[in-house]
Amino acid sequence: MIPLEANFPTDFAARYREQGYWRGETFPALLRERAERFGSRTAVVGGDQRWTYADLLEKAEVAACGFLKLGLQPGDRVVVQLPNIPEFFSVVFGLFIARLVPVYALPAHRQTEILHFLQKSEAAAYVTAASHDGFDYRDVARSIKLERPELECVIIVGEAQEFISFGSFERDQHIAFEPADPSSVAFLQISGGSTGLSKLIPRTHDDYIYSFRASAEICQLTEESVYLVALPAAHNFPMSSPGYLGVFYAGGTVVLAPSPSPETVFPLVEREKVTITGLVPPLALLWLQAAPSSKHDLSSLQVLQVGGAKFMPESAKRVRPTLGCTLQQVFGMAEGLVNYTRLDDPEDIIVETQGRPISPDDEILIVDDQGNPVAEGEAGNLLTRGPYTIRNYHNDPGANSRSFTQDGFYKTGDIVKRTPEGYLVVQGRATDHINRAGEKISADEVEDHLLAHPNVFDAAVVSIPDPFLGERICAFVIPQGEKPKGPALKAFMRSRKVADFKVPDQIVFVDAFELTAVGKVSRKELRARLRAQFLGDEELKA
Ligand code: OOB
Repeated sequence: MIPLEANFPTDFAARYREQGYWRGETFPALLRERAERFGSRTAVVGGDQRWTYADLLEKAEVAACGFLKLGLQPGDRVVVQLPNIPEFFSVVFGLFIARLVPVYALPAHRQTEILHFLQKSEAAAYVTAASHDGFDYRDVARSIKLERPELECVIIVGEAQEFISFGSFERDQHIAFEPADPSSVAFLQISGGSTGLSKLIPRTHDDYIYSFRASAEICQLTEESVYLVALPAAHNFPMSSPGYLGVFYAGGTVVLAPSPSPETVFPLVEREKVTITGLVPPLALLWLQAAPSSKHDLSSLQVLQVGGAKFMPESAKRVRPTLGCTLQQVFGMAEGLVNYTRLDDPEDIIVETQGRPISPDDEILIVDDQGNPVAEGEAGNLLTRGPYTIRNYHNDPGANSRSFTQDGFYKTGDIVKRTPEGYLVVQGRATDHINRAGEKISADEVEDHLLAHPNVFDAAVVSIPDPFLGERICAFVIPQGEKPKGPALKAFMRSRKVADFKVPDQIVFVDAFELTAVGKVSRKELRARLRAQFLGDEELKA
């Protein structure tokens, strides 16, 4: 099994410890400490369940016993695909206590992505829910078992049928839990993926706990904070910016929303007196639209965080007058760096910028395409290095050489400029992914699926500006043989069992792609040309 490595150079690691960023805390120790301190306070509300901090620890320990009794060994990777239900927490904290390593998949992922995560991480187990939102995840589990019969441990939260039932796990007094190493990799997060399939992001206890401890402070979380998880719990934003982990750190309450729509969420905000939540821009727009006519009392809300994609200033301006709370822009990435506008910043900074970094030791470089620093205030490529930004992807030498500089800076792929006050303003990005409502989709990956169709000669996938989604996916397709219909191509992509958010919103058939004199063109150049050529078209504006 390929070892999990974080690769922080020893001099940097020493400095991050000296500065007090890395304090040797671990997830299991943190949960125990919180359970002692806040035992009877409510930690989690979801569906008809309410768990105290003591309940959460108890359930996580039972889960840890169950995982270990299945024969899983410390260091084994476990792909976790769960919706926003309380068991999300007992599963992942159970894994941490057992020193197993969660690999976070999103509920929208399908067999193709799950198989990729299982393979890439060499996982020994897969944990999912019986069903959610009308989708039966046991069907995913079944087709995975056909492809990987050696995967013995498939654990289901809910009615397990032929699989292992999470509900059957029991405490075992004979199992002793060994302490985790704070510098070890605690879990693998998945990247949005600018090229091809998602990469795996190794995060350590030390670095990740620092990121949400500092975030909790920036967001002024206390025991009284009530955080609503509206986005999928497996995503880095609701997880740690400051997310539910920041709230657990502070002793507050986490409320899980089964869906982020105003109809579902507004009653929850009122009932649980939610004080803070994090949304992607399209959801924030929906909330802004629905709030004025809502009969629900949203006055408990103090902070609305928006991030994952650019929140335009015209929309940002409307948050305070419409919802009566402070907007906080969050510009972060699963690879590390997170920027926040501060709660007491002047309104123009909150509206116009995407914030400044968490840490005084977050190094920010803004460079031109040759790697030279741009003049202050000019736009350029954002590179970053710091106490919670990864130095490598797991098991991916190609991506590592593309995505990191020699001296360990992560190339974010974002184009930003910096204000004199040190705030970043996101201008766009250099890489070819599509940011569809905060979901990052690799153009390569979608093209590859389309090319598998017998009547597709070639395909180029680009992002098209969209007033609601921010960007939508447009595929230019050169047909061969019998020209396929757009809906049939979309259905074909779905039949390849990929997440629905990757299916193109729009398909435009073209006769040929224009080539250069030598007949060669990079895909990046081709996509740029297609966008430029067709962007004026009425058809694409629709
Ligand atoms: C968050 O994480 P990821 O890994 O899904 O995506 C990271 C990318 C960034 O590189 C940037 O391209 C884009 O998403 N992004 C934004 C943004 N926040 C993220 N672009 C413009 N404005 C923003 N506010 O999306 C994520 C992770 C932690 C906290 C918040 C978001």
